[in-house]
Amino acid sequence: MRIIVAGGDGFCGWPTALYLSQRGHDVTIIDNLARRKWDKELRSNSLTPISSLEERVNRWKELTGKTIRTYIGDLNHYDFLREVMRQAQPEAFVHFAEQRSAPYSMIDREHAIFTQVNNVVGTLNVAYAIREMAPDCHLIKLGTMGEYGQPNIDIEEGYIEIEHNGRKDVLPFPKQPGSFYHLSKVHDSYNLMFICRVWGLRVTDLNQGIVYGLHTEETKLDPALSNRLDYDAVFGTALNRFLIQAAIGHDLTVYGSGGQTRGFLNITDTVRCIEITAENPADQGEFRVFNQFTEEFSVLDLAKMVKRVAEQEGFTVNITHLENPRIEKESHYYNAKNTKLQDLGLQPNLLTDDVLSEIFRSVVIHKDRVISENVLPNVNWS
Ligand code: NAD
Ligand code: USQ
Repeated sequence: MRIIVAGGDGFCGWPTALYLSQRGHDVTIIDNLARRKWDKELRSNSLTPISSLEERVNRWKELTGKTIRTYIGDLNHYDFLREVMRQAQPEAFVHFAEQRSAPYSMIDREHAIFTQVNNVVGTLNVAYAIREMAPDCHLIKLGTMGEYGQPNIDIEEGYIEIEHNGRKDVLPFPKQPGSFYHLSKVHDSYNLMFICRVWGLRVTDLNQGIVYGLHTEETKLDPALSNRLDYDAVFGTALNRFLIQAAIGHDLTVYGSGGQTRGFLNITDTVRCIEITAENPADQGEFRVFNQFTEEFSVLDLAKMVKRVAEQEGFTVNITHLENPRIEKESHYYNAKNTKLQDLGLQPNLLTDDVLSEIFRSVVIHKDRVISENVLPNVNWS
């Protein structure tokens, strides 16, 4: 298939582009390299050294003979996007290209507005460009499990049947997101649902959980193909942060009691989920929702797992409970459905001690690159 991967220079997008290319798909990356600029703004870095996008795709071509085309530009520049669509004529458009950090979106007014404009307007542009240039193209949009929040009922995959005053309907599952970033995803979902209904486009919204890990089979092939790995308090995510904290001898930073429970998946499953979704497209006019995670953990359980595995590797690890910088439930019911991708063939790579220690060992190699001032949280929701 001809597939565009927007956000193909990022943590999920780069390994996805490689995986799809390796499997014989014709891959085009769009990215404005904004993520690299946010590192500069925050005086932070990826734990792993990463090559430029140009070096990455050149090395991929040398190693495999496969070409990944790249377009450096912004989804918010419609003329640029339209021209890429005209040239690439995609059958699938995988959309990772958003500002994806909840703390970044909560820094101040400017960052909140930037996040929502970047994400919501970018996604609207993608929808218009598909409609104008490739109306059969299947849009595979990265949403997030955090759109649902932590309701006191089971979380369904996108829709819920409700009986009210004696009448029944199947309606979008209620959304209670926890940051301006998560809210941007909710706004995207409603825009796309509407667009499917009125224009007949085909969209799959992948409500992805928190992704952990670093390597896939393809990124391991050469240091120039290495994936980025975020550990700072703004872009680093729970499990990856704990692994890196353990590697540098920092206390594991559990926010509050640590009872916050979320869906998680390995980066190796992210790339497979995208392939499965591309190969099983939504119908024309369908707004389809998959919950893309494989297991649920509380933050404290993850910290305990990391402590156990790092201690087996000879490290000394302490867990600390910081005052929670976020406003969120710390003790709550959580039971989310995730059967649709598995019904289509996903075989989850679960989080065993062996998996965790392999990631830990890859992290330890680069521990001297950590800028320790960036580890503690400094963005407060209140
Ligand atoms: P990332 O920041 O590493 O990658 C996003 C990429 O998109 C970056 O390379 C950035 O430069 C690019 N980008 C951002 N805005 C753009 C724009 N307007 N035009 C062009 N390019 C733009 O993020 P990630 O961790 O790879 O996440 C990818 C997607 O998956 C995001 O939409 C995120 O919300 C979603 N997601 C991520 C996780 C996770 O744990 N990482 C979990 C659930 C959902
Ligand atoms: N947390 C800690 N300690 C830390 C970091 C986080 O206890 O050092 C807690 C947070 O308070 C929160 C939970 O861990 O309760 C998850 O936080 P996170 O930073 O790992 O994840 P989140 O902010 O939800 O965002 C990440 C990605 C985002 C994606 C989302 C998936 O950055 O792009 O959408 O995970 S989900 O959480 O399912 O919405």
